[in-house]
This record gives sequence, C-alpha cells and structure tokens, in this order.
Amino acid sequence: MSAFIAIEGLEGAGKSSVIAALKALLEKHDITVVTTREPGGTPMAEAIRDCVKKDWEGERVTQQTELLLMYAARSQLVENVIKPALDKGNWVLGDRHDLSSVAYQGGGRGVPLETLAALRQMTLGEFAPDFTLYLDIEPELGLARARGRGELDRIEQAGLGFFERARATYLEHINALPNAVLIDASQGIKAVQNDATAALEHFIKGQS
Ligand code: Z5A
Repeated sequence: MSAFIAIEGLEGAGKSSVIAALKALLEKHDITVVTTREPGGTPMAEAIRDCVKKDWEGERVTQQTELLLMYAARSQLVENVIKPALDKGNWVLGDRHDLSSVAYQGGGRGVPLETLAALRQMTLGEFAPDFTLYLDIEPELGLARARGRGELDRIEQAGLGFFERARATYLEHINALPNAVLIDASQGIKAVQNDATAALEHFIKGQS
C-alpha cells in the first residue's frame, strides 16, 4: 500500500514542521517516506521554482506565465518522483500540490476554475492526493511568521488581499474534498503537529 499526502496552507502556516512530524510518524509504522515540495522537487522543477519566485527587474511576470510554470513543475515532479515512489510502495508527503494553484492562481490571481481544470487534466489526468491536510491560518499571522525568516519573495509581496482570496478559496475547496482535514495553524507548533499526526494516524487506520 502507498499513499500521497498533500500538506497545504498559506506561508508561515507551519507546513515544514508538520511534514517533519508526519514523516516521523510514518517511519514509526515502518513506512518508507519520500518528501517533496512544489514548485520543485526535481532538478528541472527546482529551476522553475527559482524562476517563478524571483523578481525579474523591469519585467512583469504575467499570471499566465506563473500559472503555466506551476503546472510544468508539477508535471515534472509527479512523473519523475511521486508516481515512481508510489509504485515502489513508498508514501509521499508533499509540501503543496494542485490545491495551491487553485488557491493562489485561481483565488489569488483570478484565473478561471475552468482554465485550471483544463491544465490539471492535461498535466495530471485523474492523479490526485489520497489525503490532504490543510493548515488554516490568517494571512497576517502567516506572513508575519514568514517575514520573521527574512525577505519576502515575489509571490509573498502580492499584498494582503491576494492572500485573503487564496485563504477563502482554500476554505471553499477543502470543505468539498472527501479526504481532507482542516487544522487550526494559529496554535503553537506542538499543538499543530499533534493535530496533524492525529489526523494522519486516523487516515492510516482507515487504510488497514
Ligand atoms: N505557489 C503558487 O502560487 N501556486 C502553486 O501551485 C504552488 C505554489 C505549488 C512557494 O514558496 C510559493 O509558491 C508560495 C506559494 C506559491 N508563495 N507564496 N507566497 P515556498 O515553498 O517558499 O512558500 P511556502 O510553502 O509558503 O513556505 P513557508 O513560508 O516556509 O511556509 P511553511 O512551510 O508553512 O512554514 P514553516 O517554514 O514551517 O514556518 C515558517 C516560520 O514560521 C518558521 O520560522 C517557523 O518556525 C514559524 N512557525 C511555523 N509554525 C509556527 C507556529 N505554529 N507558531 C509559531 N511559529 C511558527
């Protein structure tokens, strides 16, 4: 048995610390874990990540370019890393996946859902996470945490309204997903990790 678990949420929601706790939990169950991040996770997808996150002086990055780069990186990652890992029986913990595009490019930038659906179908077909953990946080708090780490990148500089729309879109979609759990990420790190590991434990039990 194998499973692809996507961890979603705004910046500073605590995805990295949650992934570390989930990995430790799966390893306790003798499960081999592969961790990925999006955009990124293969040499080419990491190059796309640098490209899409950086500020291009004197050049506006269009919403179409940003959108296409996200799906190009995702296609590379799914075909070269995620599917082969699942085929070997490993579990994959993904720091972001397709729901990020729905929230950021769809909700945040205003790309129509039909456009996203067409790109998803072209690049992923029916491939989707088996389980999604969404770490919910108010944008002000998440961005303050991210800012505490240093300079904000091009996407992080998009303004509060962008992140508020992204969060609203996350909430709308997470409530409609069958295998998804929302976690209150405004709590302390330990509490967020505990809620996330409890949710994954419940998912694992349901698989056996
Ligand atoms: N993006 C997109 O637009 N469309 C897409 O399809 C995809 C992505 C896939 C990826 O950059 C950017 O691409 C992202 C979305 C966009 N941009 N924005 N804006 P990234 O991977 O660098 O960004 P991120 O995923 O948002 O990373 P992040 O800020 O590192 O978020 P995180 O992993 O959830 O947070 P963290 O590293 O675990 O924690 C951040 C800091 O907060 C750190 O100092 C922690 O110690 C602290 N922290 C975490 N949790 C807590 C709690 N509970 N209490 C207190 N402090 C905490």
